[in-house]
Amino acid sequence: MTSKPAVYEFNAAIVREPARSVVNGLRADDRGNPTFDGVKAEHAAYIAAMRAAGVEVTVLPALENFPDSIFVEDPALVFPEGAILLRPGAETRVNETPEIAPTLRRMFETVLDLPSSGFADGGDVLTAPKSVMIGLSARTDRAGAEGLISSLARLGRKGEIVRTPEGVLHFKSDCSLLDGETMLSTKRLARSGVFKGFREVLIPEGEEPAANALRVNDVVMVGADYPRTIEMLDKLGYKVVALKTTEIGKIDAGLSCMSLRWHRQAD
Ligand code: CIR
Repeated sequence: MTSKPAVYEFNAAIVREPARSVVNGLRADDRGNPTFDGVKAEHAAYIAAMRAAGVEVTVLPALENFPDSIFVEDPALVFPEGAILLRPGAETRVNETPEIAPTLRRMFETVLDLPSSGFADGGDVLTAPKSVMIGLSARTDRAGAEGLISSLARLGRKGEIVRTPEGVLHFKSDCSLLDGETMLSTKRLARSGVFKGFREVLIPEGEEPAANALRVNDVVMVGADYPRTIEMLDKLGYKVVALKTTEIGKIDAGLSCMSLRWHRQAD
């Protein structure tokens, strides 16, 4: 019998090439458009890092009509047991779901829909060892979160509703799992007490976007613009892979957003 993979063990991922329209991606504050070439380079380095970490990456073609469609994490959730199609909370992103659905139906035996009329973005969903945490935010409402809990139950997973700090795009904009027991979090999120039961590693003041790191197998991918976070994780013994996120950061994205990741079971 094989043991259950840890929540950060992945051997398969889906990504989508950036469209030229990515320069018009959604953002809360305008700090200038990202450049297409810059986004493309950051995306290419991300794919290379995933492959180097032992993940088989499926690359989907760009969708010009959907500027934010490079962020495949938001319209769906994937688990070894199956996939769930979500309903993104931003109007311009709702129809990313039917775009990714055929790929998921090809790759997963079980593909569930969000049953309720509400909204839920994958960026608000953190798969922890004991539960799947769903952060209420401007993109994920209570109806969406409750619908998601019933879909998760059908996959044998327990969902738990939590809160995203005010003004933060997604729950996972402010946190990520470093291993089965340890959460990397901003102070503003940890303050809510949501991570009781985890060992907390807090992001140095001023480097908040670094909280969207990504543990993949043996490595932790971290934004290269955040040297104090990198040094802290390095000292704690994590194997850090620094990746540039300067351009995608201009449209409020980080490292988890650019892939759907799971552990594919052998047939
Ligand atoms: C958006 O506002 O939807 C995109 N510009 C950024 C999405 C980032 N996705 C994520 O954190 N999962």
